[in-house]
Parts: sequence; C-alpha cells; structure tokens
Amino acid sequence: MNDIRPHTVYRKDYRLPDYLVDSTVLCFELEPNSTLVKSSLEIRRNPALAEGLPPLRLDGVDLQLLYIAVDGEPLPPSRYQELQQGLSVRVDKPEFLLEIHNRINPGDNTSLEGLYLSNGMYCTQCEAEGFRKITYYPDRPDVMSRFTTRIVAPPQYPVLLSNGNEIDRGRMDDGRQFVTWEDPFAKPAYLFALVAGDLECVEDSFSTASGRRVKLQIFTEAKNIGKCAHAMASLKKAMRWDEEVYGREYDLDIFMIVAVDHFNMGAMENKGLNIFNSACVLSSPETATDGAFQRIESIVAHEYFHNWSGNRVTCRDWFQLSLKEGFTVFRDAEFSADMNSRDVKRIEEVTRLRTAQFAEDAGPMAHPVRPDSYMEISNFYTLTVYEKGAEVVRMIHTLLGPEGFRRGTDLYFTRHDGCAVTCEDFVRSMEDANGVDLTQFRRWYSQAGTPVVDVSETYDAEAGEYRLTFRQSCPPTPGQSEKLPLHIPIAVGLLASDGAELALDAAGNSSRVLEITQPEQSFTFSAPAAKPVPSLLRGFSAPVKLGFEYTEEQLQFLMQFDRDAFNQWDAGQRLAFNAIEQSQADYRSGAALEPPVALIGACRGLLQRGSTAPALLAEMLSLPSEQALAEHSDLIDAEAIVAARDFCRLSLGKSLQGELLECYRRLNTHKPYRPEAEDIAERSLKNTCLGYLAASGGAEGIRLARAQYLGAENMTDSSAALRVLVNHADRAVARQALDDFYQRWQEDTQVVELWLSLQSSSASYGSLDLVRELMQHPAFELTNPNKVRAVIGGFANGNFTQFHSIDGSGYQFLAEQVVALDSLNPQIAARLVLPLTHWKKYLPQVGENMRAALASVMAGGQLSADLYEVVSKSL
Ligand code: 0A1
Ligand code: ZN
Repeated sequence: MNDIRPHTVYRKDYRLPDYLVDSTVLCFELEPNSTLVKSSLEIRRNPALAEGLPPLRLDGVDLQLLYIAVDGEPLPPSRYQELQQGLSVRVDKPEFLLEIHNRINPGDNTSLEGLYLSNGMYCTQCEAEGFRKITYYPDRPDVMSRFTTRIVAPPQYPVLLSNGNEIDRGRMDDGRQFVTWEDPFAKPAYLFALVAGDLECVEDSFSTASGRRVKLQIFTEAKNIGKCAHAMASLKKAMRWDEEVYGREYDLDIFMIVAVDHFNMGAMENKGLNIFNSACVLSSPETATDGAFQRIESIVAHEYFHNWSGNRVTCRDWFQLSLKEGFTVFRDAEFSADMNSRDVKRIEEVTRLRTAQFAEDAGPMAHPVRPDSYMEISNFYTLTVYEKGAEVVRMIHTLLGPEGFRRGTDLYFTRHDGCAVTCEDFVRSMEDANGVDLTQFRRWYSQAGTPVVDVSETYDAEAGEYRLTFRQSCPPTPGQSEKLPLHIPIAVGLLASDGAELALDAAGNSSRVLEITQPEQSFTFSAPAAKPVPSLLRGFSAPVKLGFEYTEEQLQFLMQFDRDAFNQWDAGQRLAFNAIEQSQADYRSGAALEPPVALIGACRGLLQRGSTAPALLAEMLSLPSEQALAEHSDLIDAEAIVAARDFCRLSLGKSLQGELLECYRRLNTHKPYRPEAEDIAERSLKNTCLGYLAASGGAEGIRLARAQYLGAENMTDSSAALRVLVNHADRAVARQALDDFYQRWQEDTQVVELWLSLQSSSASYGSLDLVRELMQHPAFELTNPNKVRAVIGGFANGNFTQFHSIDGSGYQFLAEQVVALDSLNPQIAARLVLPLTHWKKYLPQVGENMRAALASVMAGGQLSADLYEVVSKSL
C-alpha cells in the first residue's frame, strides 16, 4: 500500500514511450527478505518521437535503490531523482546502457504482485503493473524488450526458471547455483516470470504442425506430482486446436507451467512460463469435481492461447486489455465447446454474463469493454472486459462467418506480430480482410451498459406475412447518459404450430441473423399457414436483454420444439423467472404461494419424454440462482427472492418425485470415472435430481445422499452428496459428514478449499457464526486468496440468504474483513468488497445497511488505490 492519493489515468492521454528498451539483462540473487536485483538496460530514444532528450521516467514501487550507472559510470545524485513511485533520470545521449541495482523483500510481499514467496517457493506476478515492484523499469506494455535472466539461489531451490530457453547453468564458489534464461521474443515487462523452488515436474512433448518438438513441463511440489495429467492432456489438446482452428503454432522449444498456492487470479500467461493458481491446474478423479476438470481444461487453454493473442500481439496500453482478454476468452470458449457439450458451455457462459456481467453493467463500476479511465488497472480485470469482450468478438464472428473471421485473425496476426496494438487495430483487420464496414459496430467497445431489445410482432393472415419489430435502447451508465444505437446481430427462427421450422430465405435456411442498426427496425417474413412462434436471439447472438411477451404455452412449446438448444433452455428459464417472480409478489402481499403449474408440467414432460440430452436436461431443470433473480429485479427484495425460489424448488421436487427418483436411479451406476462430456452430463443430471429430492423434504432424498456420499468413488459424486447433506439434512448429520470429509482430505489443499466454500455458501448451514469459526480453522489463511475466496467470498457471493440477513450483520462483517485484507492484499480486498457496491438496487432499509458498511470501509483509514477506487465510486 502506498500513501499517495490515487489519481485517474485517461485513455485519451496516451503518449508513445519516450524511450525504448532493446534488451533487458537481469540478475536475481534470491534471499527471502533481501533479494538483490541487478538490471542492465539497453535504452534508446524512441525514433518515432521528435528531437530532444526528455528525462527517462522509470516506474518503481517498494524498491531500495543501491546503484545506478550509465555506460559504466555511476550517476551523480544530480542526474537522477527518486520519486514516490519511480525514478527520473536526466539523459544526455540518445542511446546508452543503464545499470541499476536494487533490493526487494519477497518474504514480506503479501500483495502477490512482483516477486513473492508462496509455501517457500519464489514466484512472480507482473501483470498488470507488478514488474515495478521488482526493479525500476518503463512498466508499460508498449515497451517490448528481449530479456535475459540469471537466477542465483542457494541449493534448497534446485529448480530455477524464467522465460525462454535455458542457456547456462552452474555453481558459484559459495555453493549457490545459477541458471540463465534467454527469451528470443521481445516482450513487455508484464510477461516476465521467475520461479525458484524445490519442485518436481512431469514432462511430455508436442510435435507442432511443422514438425518441431516442444518440451512440455508442469512443475509442482512433490506431493502434487500425481495431479498434473489432466492439465498436460489439456495443454496438448489446446496446442493442436490452435493449429487447426487458427493456424497458430507454438514458437519456443519449451513450454512450462508452474502451480502455486498463493495467487490472486486463475493463472498468468508469462512467455513460455505460465504460472497457475494450484486450483486451476491440479486434479485427480478422487479430489477434483467435473467442474474443476473442465475449468482446468479451459484455463490451461486460455493461457496457452495468449501466446498469440496477448504475447506475440500485445496491448498498446491497459485500456486495450480486452484486445487480448476478450479475444482469448472467445478462443477458449470455442475450444471448450469443441471438447465438451457446446450447448451446455454456451448456457454456462450466458448464465455468468446475465448474472454477474449484467449486474456490473448496472452498477457504479460500469465501464465499456474498452474503458476510458481508471485509477487502478487491477480493478478492470472484470466480467465486462473478459466476458462481454468475448461476446463482442463472438458477434464479429457471427457477422463475418467462420471463414471471414479466420481471414480477419490471419491478417491481424500477420500485420501486428511483435507489436503492441489496440482494439481498433483488431477491428480494422476484420474489416480489411473482409471488405466490410464495422464503424457502427465499434460502439460496442466504447459504450457501457446492457442494451435492451424489445420485440413486438404482427401477423397479417390474409397476406400470410409475419412481422417482427425491434426497438433498441441502453440505460445510462456512469459518465454516459446518452447512448447511440448499436449494430446488433439477432439470430432468429420461426416455428410453425407443429414445431417445424419455417424457411426464412430463398435457400431454405430456417435460422437467420438479422442485423439491427436502427433504434427501431422491422423485418417481414412469409408465413402463409398461420402465425408462427418466434425463436429470438438464438444461441444468445448478442449480449442484450431481449423483451418479448411470450405466453406460458409458447414457452412450453419452445422448450419442446425449438431446434436451438440454447433457446429451448432459455424458454424454460423464462418460465421459471415468471413463476418465481409471481411467488415473490405473492410473498410480499402476504398471499399464499401457488405451485408453478406450467413449469412443473414442462419439467415433467422433459423427464418423461427422455429425449433431451442429459447435459441439457440438467441445465433445463435448474432454477435461476438468487443472484440471477436479483439482477432481474428492479428493486431487490432478498428475503422474497429466497422465499419464492425455495418454494418453487420445493414444489418441483414434490410434484416430480417419481420422475426424479426414476432418473436418479437410472443414472446412479458405478462406472469408472472419466472426465468426458457424456459421463459429466450423466453425473450432472443425477446430482440435479438428488438435489431436488432432498430439497423436497422427504427422507428419501437424504437417505440417497448419505448412501451416495458413502459409496462415491469420485469427488463429483462425493461433494454433490455432501452439499445436499449440508444444505438439507439435520445439522448433526451435516456436521458428521463434514467432519468425516475433513478427516479424509485434510492434507489436500484443493479439497479443503471445497470443504470450506461448501459450508460458507450454505443457506441453511453457513451462518455468520460458522463463517467466523471457519476463519479460525487451521486450514484458513488470510494471506491466501483461495482460502479468502472460499470462506469470505463463498459467504458474500454464494450465500444469498445469510449474507443479506436483515440486520445487516453480513454486510458489516464483510466490511471488517475488507479493511483487514486491504493492508495485506489490495487486489483481493477490492474484489471482495464488490457485493456491497450494488446497494442502490436493494430495498431502502437493506440498501442503507449496505451503504453504511461501505462507508465504514471508507472510514477505515488509509485505503489502497484499488479499494479506494471501488468504494469511492460506489458511495
Ligand atoms: N492475464 C491473466 C489474468 C491475470 C491478471 C492479473 C493477474 O495478477 C494480478 C494475474 C492474472 C489471464 O487472463 O489469465
Ligand atoms: Zn487472459
């Protein structure tokens, strides 16, 4: 934490760097509390700029400067000035060698940015602005340099890694050893990485399309060496996929992944040396759920794909973050869709977007995919930049088609290889490769907020014409009161009364992408026989809220007949939203709640027909989460949401008991575990049924859950059964199962994280007292983000019932924890506080409690820039 007032950085203020760094030679002498860093930088005046030699500004935070020299001559103090966050050097020639020695303290670095220690192992995290915590440097992504790194360490750190290829190693007279690495590709400092530790590795290799052999290594502590196989298999699949789908080959002779326990995010794409949060790389059937297996596959792919979309072509400045993140999320989503169930993958993405990104868009931190300003860039690693950014890329893909999109990416990679570029450059490549004009489409990058598209229909029976009219609008967001119309691709189909699809064009296609560009726009279709039922926004072709007044019958019809699986699911979600919202209204007015008859009927039909794929069926039977319902509300009444949702769940469970039981029994086989799509789907459906059976109050559900818990041979089934017991069994039964689980898995960090979050996020079990108790448990560590996310995050983000307890105790608790965390890890503190920032959307009394908690954070003393930005913008 530093003590200067955070200031705002604006995109419009971008200037080219005054100086370039052609080569960067680093030497680290590792010691826990006093690591020596020596750097030699070949610096050159940027030829793109005018005459003159302005001072050289270097970034630096928490560094102790020991030595500074130019071309071998130590600099007199008159030639440089230490600033609060860097160094200013007076320059007298256009090219020179700058040498700097400084010390840092990795042992005390709990921010997990820069160089730090995690379980006795050294590792780095430099994105976005962490390199400045290592040494003085122009820490900006448009300064790209070739790095050579020597690491010197005592023998208890036998593995010494950095980017690129190993070029030298040896032992010093004092017994320390060294390894030197050279990265032939110029890169910005944020992609620098160093690891030193007592690690083991699994090794494999990959033959590229052009026949080069790449060594693949995954490093972990010895105890986890048996948990790397799935990540390795995922990596090889990703490498092949990127060759096949994008024509992108890997470029170094070695690709390394290291698992670390203390990490702020999921993983990091450092050139040739990816560093991963252990939870996103380690797995085994006994210890990892299906969800974890799939997450690992997608994150390994995501980081690998960055080698082209991020590293070879990088961002000019941090406002362009979505250039690499939106594009790479789109790439990893398509990869996962190809490896697993495409429909379920899309449903999961859209659920996340609607629940969390739409909420972000409607909150005080709303920003465009390409933000215009920030105080702390770490706060902009958001769902908007990542997920909405990916939706924007997906829309380009939809508009251009797969071949057109590939022409665009080919041009983008060739044109900008080795460069630091902008979102504008990406769009221009798409235009130039396809001869199209995306001028209006660009507004997706600059306009914040979730667009609303309201649709109405008319039918002229005589003319046999069906007409759809689209009206688009977008609510104001901070700093953007007026919005311009967007270019929105809306995929539609029309269904006849027998479920057949109408042909929408001369070629007989039954799905068509309508391009909406005007505030209001109509399209007419030929429908000679009768008025059709529209299937709108197929595959969620644009990140908008679509309004259309469907009747319950139409929704049931679409659930059964729509050819678009996403819209089948979405029709069911609309039915569920309507039913739960009706129950909320009844709850508030004191009326008796009515079972959701249409929803029950539709779900019964799905279960009885048995024609829906298990993966999709599991999704279709799942109710929207409390968080999704909250996002859907104009004014959030947390208590009514919980009551109404619980009631609908109970009604479904009771009414469909026979069907659910039958389905559960049919799928509850003891197959050997495979994390393959088909098996994952069956487990998902089975455990969905189990959840309903237990939620409906009968003893049978609990009995089945106990039996499943005892007999489970994989973590998916075991943890699903445990979750059911924790949420629905008597407290004593739940406690016993939890104790048993902990006894069995206490040595496994990832399983213990699961055990913690399962409790903190339980509506019935996870009281605030329990959460405080968990924070005292030996497994909890306030300096470990995974533990913080499991316990405090699980409570604040996953336990809607208890967190929103009417007395405001949950909010006050969160505020206290955020303040405590801010002095340790500002990035995590600023993320953890987010649930409080939506206070304006809650019923006045509740919202006031949330606001008061936020205000108490502000009053909590000197805040980090990270936390200050979020809290001040939200108050
Ligand atoms: N580029 C990484 C995300 C990341 C960002 C910041 C980090 O530390 C503060 C770490 C990772 C990705 O997209 O995977
Ligand atoms: Zn990324």
